[in-house]
Amino acid sequence: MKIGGKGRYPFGPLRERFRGCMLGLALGDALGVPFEGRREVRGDQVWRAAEERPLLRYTDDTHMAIGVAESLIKCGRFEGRHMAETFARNFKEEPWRGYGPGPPRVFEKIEAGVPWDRAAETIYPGGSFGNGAAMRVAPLGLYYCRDFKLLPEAAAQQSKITHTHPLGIEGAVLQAFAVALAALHGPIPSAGELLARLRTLTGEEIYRSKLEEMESLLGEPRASAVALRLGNGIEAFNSVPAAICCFLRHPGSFAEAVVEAVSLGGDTDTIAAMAGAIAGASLGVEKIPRGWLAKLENKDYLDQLAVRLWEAALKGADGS
Ligand code: R7I
Ligand code: MG
Ligand code: MG
Repeated sequence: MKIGGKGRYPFGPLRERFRGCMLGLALGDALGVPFEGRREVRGDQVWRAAEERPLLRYTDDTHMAIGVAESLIKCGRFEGRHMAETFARNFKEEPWRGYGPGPPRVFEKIEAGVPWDRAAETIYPGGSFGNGAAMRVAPLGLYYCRDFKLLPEAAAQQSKITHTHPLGIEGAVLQAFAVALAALHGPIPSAGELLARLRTLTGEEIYRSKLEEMESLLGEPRASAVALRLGNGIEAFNSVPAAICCFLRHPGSFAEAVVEAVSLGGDTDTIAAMAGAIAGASLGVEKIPRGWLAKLENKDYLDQLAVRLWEAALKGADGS
């Protein structure tokens, strides 16, 4: 099947891929967070930490993705006001999840009655280009995985709740599409085809050039070259390409993709959360190491959310 082409809705495996995506995102986040800010991390350190830690606790990346999923399930489509209020309410309940500096200030404004599509405009001059809109967008990529017309607009709109800079928005659109294509097609037929499809979505030069650069990194033995050439920072344009690249370098292994994402250093929880979401969407929950899953905080709720999101997406697909 051609990437991005219309195929039959693969009902059975798709459910497992929705589950793989939500759980994969949370696991990447949880596995990455102890190494946040490091310059570089050895793969064996990541494997050992995953084995030794008794509980794999997630951060804001997953907490906000939960908000995206909850809102889509409740509304049956993207509703900006509802999603913004869901974010604000969830933040109030668990403000200690390690949020970036911008979003809590946006939530305050939303609670004070500022419209959801205006609240983020003044937080940073020109809007935030942090990776906060991309890190949480995976459930929306799943929900709209059959609708490539609605998907970019919905991904951009959900970004605008907190991130209005074009680079923050485009990062979220690319991550949403990578998840959607992975969920729709399962194991990817070819990295080049997926990259070509993503390139058609780019308007910003920095993303276009990094997607081009990525092709030459697929056969590169040193993971450190990925961080060096694509970046590993908190900015969307320095972490979304890195996450996509880790998945493409290990398209058949959830664990390898996520461990490599953490090993890049920098914004490890977020790069691994995004790589984990794409890898989980492509490979399905059965390819996620069971020992890791068993220790994931709030696993049952995340799993239920994924199944409910899948049910809601099917309802939408039936037109009911
Ligand atoms: O993007 P955001 O939600 O943060 C997400 C990150 C992830 O790594 C999470 O795991 C968590 O740790 O936080 O939060 P923002 O405050 O919107 O942006 C994050 C950072 O991006 C800011 O602190 C700035 O360093 C940078 N940044 C900008 N810097 C200068 N000018 C974002 N926008 C700008 C800008 O316009
Ligand atoms: Mg985080
Ligand atoms: Mg982070």
